[in-house]
Amino acid sequence: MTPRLASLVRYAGNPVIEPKPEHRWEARSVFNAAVVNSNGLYHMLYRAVDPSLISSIGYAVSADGRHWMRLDAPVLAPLEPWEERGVEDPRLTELEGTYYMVYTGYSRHGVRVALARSTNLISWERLGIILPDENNKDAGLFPRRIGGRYALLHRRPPHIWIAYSDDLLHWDHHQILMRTRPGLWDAWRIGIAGPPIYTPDGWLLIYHGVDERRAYRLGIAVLDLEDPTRTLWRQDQPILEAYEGWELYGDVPNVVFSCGQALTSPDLASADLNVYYGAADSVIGLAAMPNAELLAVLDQAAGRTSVRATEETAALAAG
Ligand code: BMA
Repeated sequence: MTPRLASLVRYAGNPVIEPKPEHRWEARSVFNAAVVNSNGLYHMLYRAVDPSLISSIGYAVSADGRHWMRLDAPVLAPLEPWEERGVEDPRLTELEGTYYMVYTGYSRHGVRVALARSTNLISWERLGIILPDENNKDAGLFPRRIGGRYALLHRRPPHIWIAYSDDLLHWDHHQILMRTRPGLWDAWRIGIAGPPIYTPDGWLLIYHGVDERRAYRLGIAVLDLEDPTRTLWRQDQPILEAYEGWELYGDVPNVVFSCGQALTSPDLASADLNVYYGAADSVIGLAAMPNAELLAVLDQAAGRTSVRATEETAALAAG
C-alpha cells in the first residue's frame, strides 16, 4: 500500500446546492457539478433533474467557492435528438481563451460525448457529438495542448482513456490511460472527475472509482505532463467516500461523484483544492484538500522526499 497522503475534508456548510422546487427543471435533484476558477470568481455548471427525470445544465457563480448564486433558467436544456432524454454531467475546461463544456447527451440510442463552447459561460454554442457511435461518458478536455495537439480523457468501460485531436471535433490515437485495480475500491469501473489540472510536476487527476457493490468513491493520481498514460503516482486509498446521510441516501445511494474541482488560488504554494461533488445523485457538496496534502502528493509524484505536515486539515474542516 502507498501511504495515504491526501483526503478531502467536507465543508461544514454542506450541501452547497440543493434542488429548487419552484424551478421545474431543477426541482428533483442537482448534482455532478463542473467548476472553473476564472477572473476571480468560481463558475459552476451543474446537472439538474426535473420531476420527469430529464436533466438540464444550470449555472451558478460564487466569490468564495462556498456561497453560490444561481440563474433561474438552465444554460443548456435538451434540444437535439441525441439529447432527448437529457443533457448530463458537464466537465468544464478553459482552453486558449474559450470555455468548453464536454457533456453527456442521452437519448434512446444511448449516451454520447458532446461538446459546446462559450466565451461567457452562459451562452453555449453546440459543436455536436465528438465520439460518434459509441456509448461513452465521463469525458473532459485537458486545459493545454499536449505535444501540439488537443487531448481528451474519456471512458470506455471499465477504464479511463485518452484521445488526441487537431480540431476538437475528430479524435484519434485512443489509448487506455488508467486501469481499474482488482481488489481495491476502484475495481469495477473508473472515470474522471473534473478535467486534469496542470501543475509543473504533472497533471493532477481526480477520478471516481466504483467497486463491485456499486459504491462510488473519489481518488487521486498524478500523470506525466508529456505522456499522461504514464501515471507518476496514484493513491491506493480513496480521498472521499460516502459517509454523511445525504451521501448515503438519495436517488442513487452511496455515491460521491464529481465533475469538477478548482484550486482556490493560482499559486500552488498556497492553494487548496476544492472538489465539488454530487452526493447520492441528489445534492451538491464541497470537500477540500488542504494545501499541505496537495504539495505532499506533488512531492511524491516528482520523486521529492520531503514529508509535509497536514495540520491544516482541522482548520479547513472548521470552515
Ligand atoms: C454515473 C453517471 C453519473 C451518476 C453516477 C452515479 O454512471 O451517470 O451521472 O452520478 O453514475 O449514479
